[in-house]
Amino acid sequence: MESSYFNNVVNSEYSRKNDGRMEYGTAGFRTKSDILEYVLYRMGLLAVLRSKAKKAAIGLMITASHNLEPDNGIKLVDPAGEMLEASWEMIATNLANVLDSDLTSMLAHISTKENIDLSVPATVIIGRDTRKSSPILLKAALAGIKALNGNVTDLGLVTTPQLHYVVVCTNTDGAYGDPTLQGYYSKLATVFKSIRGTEINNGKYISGLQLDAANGVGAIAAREFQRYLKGVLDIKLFNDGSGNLNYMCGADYIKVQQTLPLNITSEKSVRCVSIDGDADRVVYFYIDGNNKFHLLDGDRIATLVAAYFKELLETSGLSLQLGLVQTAYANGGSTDYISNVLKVPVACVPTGVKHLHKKALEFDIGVYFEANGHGTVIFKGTAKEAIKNHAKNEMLSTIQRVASSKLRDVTDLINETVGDALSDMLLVETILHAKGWDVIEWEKSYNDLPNKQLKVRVKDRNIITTTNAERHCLTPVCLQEEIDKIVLKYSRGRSFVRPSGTEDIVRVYAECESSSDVNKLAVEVASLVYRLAGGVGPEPSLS
Ligand code: G16
Repeated sequence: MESSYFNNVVNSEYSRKNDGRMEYGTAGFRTKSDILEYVLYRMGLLAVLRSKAKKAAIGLMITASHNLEPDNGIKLVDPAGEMLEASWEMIATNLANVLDSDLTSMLAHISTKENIDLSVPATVIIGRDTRKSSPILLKAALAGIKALNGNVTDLGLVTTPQLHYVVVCTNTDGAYGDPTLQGYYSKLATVFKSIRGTEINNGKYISGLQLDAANGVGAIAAREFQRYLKGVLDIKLFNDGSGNLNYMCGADYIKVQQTLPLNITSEKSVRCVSIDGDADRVVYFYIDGNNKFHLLDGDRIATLVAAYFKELLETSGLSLQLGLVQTAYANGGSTDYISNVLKVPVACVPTGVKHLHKKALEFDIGVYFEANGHGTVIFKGTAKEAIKNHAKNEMLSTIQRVASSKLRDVTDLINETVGDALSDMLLVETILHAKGWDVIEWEKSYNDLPNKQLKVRVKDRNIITTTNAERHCLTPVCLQEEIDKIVLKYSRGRSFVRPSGTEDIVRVYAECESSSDVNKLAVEVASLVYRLAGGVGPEPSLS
């Protein structure tokens, strides 16, 4: 069957039009949208094979998330709602790069090697963000799926986490929730309102916030939440799709530039939230009485959430292992706080939620967040059962029962499949409400070290290789040694460099004790990268 099965896959409309190599990077393929059609077509083909291999529905999301409008991309979602398995990332890369003349034989090879039963039906659940290039890329992906007779569920415009949610609901026959967008909104909104209904709040919490939706697909979801949560959470929407996607707005811009997005009014001490172009990242921020910008990033959210879970576990008397996963970008101030104050085990892994997710699975309750606001909480099946059973235990004291029910309900508020900006936002709002905190109280838990991120353009970013969760640079030789010498000059200094997996640049991260020195440290390291790794364009400088 195999060779004939793939007979009709070569389609001249989607022939390979690019000589450059494509890589399944940090979060799928991502590059300029006008060279992506053949890649989408091929990923449509691959999604069908993956679905057959797993005998389950597979997700395909068309988005370039935080990147600007000219880019686009694609990520595949595995049956349990997690990112595509690492070994298939390699298969995807090979398939994207094969010559048209070898496409048929490569598909046959994949199906033999992976022992795929081609008679099994395939289902691909597909979604896209609001980029102008998304419909044409959707057409290419659909052509690939149809070429191998796969079934399609087209969700239309959705956030990345909504697609992950529908995939897991579909594959669990609704046990995780109703596999529709309405099911998604209703599940999260119902539990949010129900938790809130159990609390009389006397603290500083005010139920109004300003949301910067990056002019992306998250604005659509945010509007739905405005409707579902009317009278409970007052969401004022900015950058709602009428402006340029991710341009001077959105979670990535706020995190890297540490400044207000376009259009948001800077009302003093008002809680502001920013999500990215496909709504899988979230950060908080506010302006103080002296007009100073304050960022509460993924590290802050992780520590808030971990501290809350720790408190609920202790109060309810339930013994489960809680752990937190970060990347090298985590601020040193947060890591100290987690280890020394919260006393929660903390692990560091390479960038990419796929790495954090995998590590977090080692804990009963794993909280994982990248500093850029991408993260969630995941529970082992046994931990979920224990939480449910504990809440039913009639021997508990009133205080234990309240904490135990809250623990059970909060788990339902979380989109465990992947970082979900809006579900994370509802979780943060729930915790702040429970504590009676405003954003200033929240920020008091610990102090961030001043930090700075820069981008350096080089001829080939892949000449930079790293180890030790990207904290140590292996090549070009001498680069790490030189970074170490620079860092030594700064009190509590730390810096690392790594090639981005989503943009054609090298990222430089720097932190140190003094806010007046941190720019200097970042620029010194950036210019080292420029000189030792083949920089192009102007050399980074302090001006
Ligand atoms: C993606 C990944 C994140 C990662 C970010 C930046 O986010 O999902 O895990 O932190 O890219 O990656 P890099 O530094 O390799 O460019 P998003 O929101 O763009 O999908």
